[in-house]
Amino acid sequence: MAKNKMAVGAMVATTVLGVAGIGLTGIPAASAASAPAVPAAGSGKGESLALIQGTDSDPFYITMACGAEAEAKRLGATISVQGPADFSASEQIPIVNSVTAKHPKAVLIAPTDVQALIPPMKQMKAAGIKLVQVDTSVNNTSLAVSSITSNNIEGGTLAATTLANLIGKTGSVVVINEQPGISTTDARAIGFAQGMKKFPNIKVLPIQYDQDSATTAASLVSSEIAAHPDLTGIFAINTITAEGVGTGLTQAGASGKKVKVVGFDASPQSVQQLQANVVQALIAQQPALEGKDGVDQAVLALNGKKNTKNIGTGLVAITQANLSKMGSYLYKSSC
Ligand code: T6T
Repeated sequence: MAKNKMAVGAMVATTVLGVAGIGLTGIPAASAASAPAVPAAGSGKGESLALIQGTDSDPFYITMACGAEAEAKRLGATISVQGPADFSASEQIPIVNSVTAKHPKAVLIAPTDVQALIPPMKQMKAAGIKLVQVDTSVNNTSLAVSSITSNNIEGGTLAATTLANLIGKTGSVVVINEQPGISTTDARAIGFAQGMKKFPNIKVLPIQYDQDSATTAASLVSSEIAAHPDLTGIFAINTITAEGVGTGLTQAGASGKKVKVVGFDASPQSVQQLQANVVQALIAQQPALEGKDGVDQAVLALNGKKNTKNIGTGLVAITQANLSKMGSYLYKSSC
């Protein structure tokens, strides 16, 4: 399983938030060395940027684009936004190559695979385009001038503690992941496994993968419930997975009671499932801030200013108890 290459200690914190309701705190990226520099208004005038999302319909990346577009406007830069229909390297690579051909000055990219995106990103860099990684990253730290992401390992650990508290620290739990080779979700699975070591009375079942399909996630729920009568908890590792797990539990008549769910991300559908007690907690990221920080780092690079190599954004555990205070953490389906 690919490890998250970003040294947690090197990340610069941007936010932390106490969480009422289940007594958990949010997660800062790491101890803040210093807040990342913010370029002055108008300092990106005439610069052309591009954002390449992991997928173009995911509320996480839509919210990221909202943050990036607003910051580009403040700086006087233009930005195009594009992404594949599915979270897939085979679909994303042609988009990367077509963006390279249009030669923007800088590109923000969420690589969909830690290895497969290295060659097209190398070509992009060789063309003189500044690269900034947002959300995900590749296993080559020399390509991007800056990488912005949540502290996913600690996010996975927060999910483990949250789920353990929800199930009374006993029973069996399963992680439903996207697919191997994605820096963020691999890191969350690592953090979850580390976090669960504190709860010896919880059995962690073999990890399952849904290929970022809500339908597959729903059918995995049914098969896991059938195979494990003592299943008491599920960690759904990203938006699409959480939405699918919620649907699967509802179909199985097990939601809210027998099986508790901690999902990652706070899409509108996931928040509705939280309000309906289909899922019980969501670990929310700050995609709009990731987009803003990505534009800032791109413009700093274009102006010959010093970049912050690794920037960590915060995470928070949202429950029904604190939802009314978490508006700034909720994702959008449109800007
Ligand atoms: O969880 C986010 C993102 O952080 C991850 O890299 C891929 O999945 C999402 O986009 C949510 O679907």
